[in-house]
Amino acid sequence: MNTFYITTPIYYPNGPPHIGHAYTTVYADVLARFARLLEKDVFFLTGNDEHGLKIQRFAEKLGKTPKEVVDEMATVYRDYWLRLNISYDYFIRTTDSVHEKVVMDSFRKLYEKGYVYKDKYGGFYCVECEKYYLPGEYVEVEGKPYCPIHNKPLEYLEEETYYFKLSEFKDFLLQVLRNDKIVYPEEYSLEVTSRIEKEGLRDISIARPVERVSWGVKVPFDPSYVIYVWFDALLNYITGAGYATDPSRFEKYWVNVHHVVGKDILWFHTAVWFSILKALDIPLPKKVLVHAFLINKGLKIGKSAGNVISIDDLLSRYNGPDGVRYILSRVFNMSKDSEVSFELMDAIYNDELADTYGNLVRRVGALAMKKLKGKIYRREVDKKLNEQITLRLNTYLERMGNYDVPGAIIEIMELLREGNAYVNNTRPWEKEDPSKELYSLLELIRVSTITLAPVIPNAASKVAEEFGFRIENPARVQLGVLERYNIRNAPILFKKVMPQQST
Ligand code: ME8
Repeated sequence: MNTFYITTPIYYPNGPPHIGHAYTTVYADVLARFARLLEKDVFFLTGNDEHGLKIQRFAEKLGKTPKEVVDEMATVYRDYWLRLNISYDYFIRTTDSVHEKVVMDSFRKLYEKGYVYKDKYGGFYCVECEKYYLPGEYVEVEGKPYCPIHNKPLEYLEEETYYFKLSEFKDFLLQVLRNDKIVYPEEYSLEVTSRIEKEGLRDISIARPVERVSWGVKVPFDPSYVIYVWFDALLNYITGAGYATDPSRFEKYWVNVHHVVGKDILWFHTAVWFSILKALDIPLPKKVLVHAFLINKGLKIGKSAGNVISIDDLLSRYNGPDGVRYILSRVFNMSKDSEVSFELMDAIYNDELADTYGNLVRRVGALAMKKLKGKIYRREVDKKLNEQITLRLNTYLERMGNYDVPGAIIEIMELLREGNAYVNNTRPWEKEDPSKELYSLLELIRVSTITLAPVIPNAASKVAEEFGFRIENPARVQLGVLERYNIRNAPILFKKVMPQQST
């Protein structure tokens, strides 16, 4: 299986992306770039979730049509992803006509197969979440039902609607969630399983009367209804890979699809999505990779809490995409929420990128130029260093293979610290011919640069170019075979930032 298909959630474009969206997208990008380094055939999908009440109301507030707004925002999102060096292959928009057709055809198919039926519905609805909350799911504030995520009052809605027979998939879901190890880390699988066991599964409404929500895909055989935005949105993962336009391409990538999602949308990406796929006779995803939240002073970072950190501020403070990508990857955590502040981000950037990686590259590069005119010929790699490089590289490969990006990075930082210690201990500046020490150190820098390339692609390319080596498949790297390094420059990769007090 040499394909690798990876997706991000498609984001609601009712504002520009912020640090939380960047967190997910950078993580997916690092996995995509790593898979490409391993010579896999990668397809990386991201995009925007453009229909629904949230967008409709956002457009009304701006005095624009929803279409105008989503067109503008698609450019805004693409531009941020470009500036963060996100190497997506396709940017899907749910207003793409091909996608809309997949949504209508799928809805019709499920109706014809008896999985969709019409009935009455009443319940409390959160516009921000675009979902109904059942008793027990919402919180009560002064006796009124509130959204537990947005902390805003829920609206009571009653309407005739189309239902999807989610309840029919209970046994299927429990069996899959218990046995198939699709959801990673496993604790999230348990969370969904115990929710199903405790609450059972009710059928879900998958359409809205057009007079309530006009902005969306119409039910093909009943245009007085618009298809529920989550049903519409989830299908992006199949449209984006060519489900309707190129079935062989779709099959090729679908067998190895990885969805990266935040834990807020776990339920939709397991219970709901797995059931829709099963009903459509499409195999379940290979993995759903779930991560926890970025928080600030204990609160989830987001538009609702009003505590967003902008991508613009991050890019300017950390000197472009590499710094931001590194910090986000380093604090990435699947199980636990990660507290971020500029204080913490400054410390990571300064200590690890500037003082550890940047410093070693600069020191070794400068020594090589000064002592040996930049030409360092092959020598036997210092035995101890050789062992350390090999061990750390293997651990890195294992961790990346387990989607543990921060764990893999930490391993390489340790290696770089060992490199700095080796310089201090062997004092190559005092030697007449420090070829052995410098060659050994350059091998360490080469391995570190190759392995960090998915996280800091610009800096990695620069070091490879200035030092004269190739960014290659880290699983094939061999030590002590490169004939010669040719160092043309000892770049300062990461200018330090002046530490700032916590925000
Ligand atoms: O939910 N910490 O879109 P959305 C970590 N359109 N991740 C965060 C975050 C934070 N503080 N804030 C946002 C939607 N995210 C739907 C998805 S997919 C078929 C439809 C990330 O714009 C995280 O990945 O609200 C979360 O799941 C996603 O943004 C929600 O983005």
